[in-house]
Amino acid sequence: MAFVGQAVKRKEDLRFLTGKGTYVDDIVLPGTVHVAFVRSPYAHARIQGVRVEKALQAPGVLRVLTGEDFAREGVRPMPVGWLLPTLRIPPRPVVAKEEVHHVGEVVAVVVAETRAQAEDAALLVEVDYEPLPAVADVERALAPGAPQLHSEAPGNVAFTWEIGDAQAVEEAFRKAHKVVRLKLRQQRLIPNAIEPRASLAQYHPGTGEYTLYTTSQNPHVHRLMHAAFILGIPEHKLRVVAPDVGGGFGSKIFPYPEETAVLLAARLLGRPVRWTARRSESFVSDAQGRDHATEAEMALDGEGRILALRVRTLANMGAYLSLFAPAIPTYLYGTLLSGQYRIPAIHAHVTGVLTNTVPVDAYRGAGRPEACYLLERLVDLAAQELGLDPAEIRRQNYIPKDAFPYPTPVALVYDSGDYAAALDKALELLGYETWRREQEELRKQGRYLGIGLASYIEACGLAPSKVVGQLGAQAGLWESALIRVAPTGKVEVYTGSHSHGQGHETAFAQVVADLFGVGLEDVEIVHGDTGRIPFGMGTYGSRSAPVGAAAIYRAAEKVLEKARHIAAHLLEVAPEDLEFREGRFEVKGVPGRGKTFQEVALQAYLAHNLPEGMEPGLEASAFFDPANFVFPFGTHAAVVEVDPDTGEVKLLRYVAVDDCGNQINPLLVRGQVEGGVAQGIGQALLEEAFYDEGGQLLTGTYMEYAMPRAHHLPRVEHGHTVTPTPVNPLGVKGVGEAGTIVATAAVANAVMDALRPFGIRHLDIPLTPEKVWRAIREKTPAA
Ligand code: MCN
Repeated sequence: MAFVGQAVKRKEDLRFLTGKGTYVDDIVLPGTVHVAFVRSPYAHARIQGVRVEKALQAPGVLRVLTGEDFAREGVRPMPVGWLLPTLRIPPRPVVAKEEVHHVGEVVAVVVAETRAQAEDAALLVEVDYEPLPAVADVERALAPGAPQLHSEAPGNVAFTWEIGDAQAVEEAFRKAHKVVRLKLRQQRLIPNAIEPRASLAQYHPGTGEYTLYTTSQNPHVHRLMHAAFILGIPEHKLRVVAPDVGGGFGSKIFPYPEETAVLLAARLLGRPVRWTARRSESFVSDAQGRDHATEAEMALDGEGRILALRVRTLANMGAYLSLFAPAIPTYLYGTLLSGQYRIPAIHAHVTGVLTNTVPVDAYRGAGRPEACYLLERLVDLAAQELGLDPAEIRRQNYIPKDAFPYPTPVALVYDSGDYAAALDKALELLGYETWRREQEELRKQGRYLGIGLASYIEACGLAPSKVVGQLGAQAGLWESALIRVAPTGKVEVYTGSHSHGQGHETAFAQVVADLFGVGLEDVEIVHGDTGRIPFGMGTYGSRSAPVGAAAIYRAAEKVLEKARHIAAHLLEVAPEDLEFREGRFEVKGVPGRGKTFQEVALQAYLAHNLPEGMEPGLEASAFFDPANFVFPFGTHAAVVEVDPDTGEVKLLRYVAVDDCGNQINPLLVRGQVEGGVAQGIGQALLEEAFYDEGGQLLTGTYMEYAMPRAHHLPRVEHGHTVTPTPVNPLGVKGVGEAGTIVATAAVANAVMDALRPFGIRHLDIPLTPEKVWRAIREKTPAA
């Protein structure tokens, strides 16, 4: 193979780096008008009235729509796409009519000629609120007498869910030599794509068709949700286009109320309607991530072998259930609690709790970072309490490489892995022993170095439709591809995956160019438009390489098969007498006798000399529905120094050893890991969405919400191992979330290792200078 496996530079970067990308906000439609949203300043309040008269008289204002208007137009609540048996779904209106349940919820939509006019007029909409008691914290939300959000979900419980064998766990704990306990919080995060969400809707009155240009990671799912579930229009009357999208990290998977609002406004006004989020709006309207309060216990024998794990998690779902939200703290968290370890018994219980905060859903890693962090903190504490080395306790508990396929006690069957090899590589790259010695030396001088390890497993390549269907998904998670070869042999690939930074235009072209023996420039990847792509399930859960590229591979195989028959006919030999090499069908054993791929493509369209009964043209489509998830893995290692006088954490080294099976493009893999690590470090050290008790977001701008900046980030030193998966024809596993899943745990473990001499056992992330400094002061009051 010429391209697959090569660190080919991204084709799309020329466009992006020279400012020639086309984002939603770049699309200009004549006559466009603008929307501003009136958002609730209250976390919980009854709406007694919305007075729009003053706003309507403001310059340029064309219309003000309230919850009443949306109800009158028959707009339905936002859908939930993953059903659990115990799920209670409080309806989430596009525009609130009776009550608001979080700060930022939309209560009115102002449409005006310009954005400034719409925003000015939004200030004139008078909403009479009767403030109600609010609750932002999961434990308080479950306490007796807590403010109640929705009558549909008594006690603020959206669902309870459990997995594993509680009795087996109980028995294992009875026999345990050591039980390690940990109560922790995983803070809420706010996704921060460079491009904020934006939507532009157009209605074509002649045909009754809508076009929605929007920042979506999966335009077909957006179309299905908006057409069939929210607006109640035929799906074929809505075209959704997601052009260049500047990052999503999960937050652009879901349909949002703002999109429905511009669609409806476009129809009512008969003009294109645009909205582009202000960053402050993103903070209170993009689905947020994580937010767990967990109590966990790990049982071990005298040698440090893990016997059992028991987990109880309260997952903050926010004010409503977002599209995939129920799946995140359950099937993407509870099922990952075995990590890389052979744990005979596991039991996890999760309660999904509704609070007066912005709804939570998938954020890069979605459930899996939470599982990894919990497990890796426990393993480190177990090592500490048993006097074992953190590397050794991991090694002795790993699932051995000859145990695959490996069924865990929490429902998954791991495909392939060699966990010790990745650990060894990480230790070697880091110089683990040397750093341990250095740590000891420096401690004598009052310097506090910490070394942290974290081993992760990820379930990605979402997902086998049969499995997710049984678990409550309301759609199959296959992917589609259509490959169309033009008469000149140029290739168009229509994929249901969507690239919003991952580099699919390059990686997918590498796969196809190799198979057809053509150049990378001969292959065009088309994505992000329901009007051009037959169907697709989009990009999330690191599925585009293992599922999207696999569908492309399958479609390419079909094209090649037809091409082989045409070539055989032209060369007057049997198809099996041909071999295809470097873009040519050659008659075996007769060098020089053959037809190029381009010659065959032309013949397919000229059509005057095709095999009997064959239709003209050269194209094929395929749907790939994986038989299993894929399970990438790896070990990351961090070295930090903590300044005891300021509490500041400095990252000195960061080693990432990842195994995502065969790599299509090692450059993309590196980029994905590094971006992920940056986000993981953000969670470990800086980021936290903080709500006060009344549900006000106190970190609503970048002044308070600390994103990692360049100086916070170390150079990531990469290593990799390659354990191909048998689940797809390319042997690839996903890598888009790997760094985020593991980096938080590696860095947190390093900081806690540094703080050991102070007798500090655990601190919750983010490990900000203030938190670390206070903890040190508490333990050393005289200092
Ligand atoms: N790849 C590869 N070899 C492999 C695996 C992947 O060369 N064995 C390449 C793929 O071809 C693709 C990239 O790596 O170009 C990521 O592939 P994959 O792991 O399949 O992930 P997806 O493309 O499905 O992307 C989704 C994933 C997720 S879930 C989030 S969240 C995320 C992420 O990717 N959001 C991102 N990476 C992001 N990167 C950017 N720049 N922006 C985001 O919003």
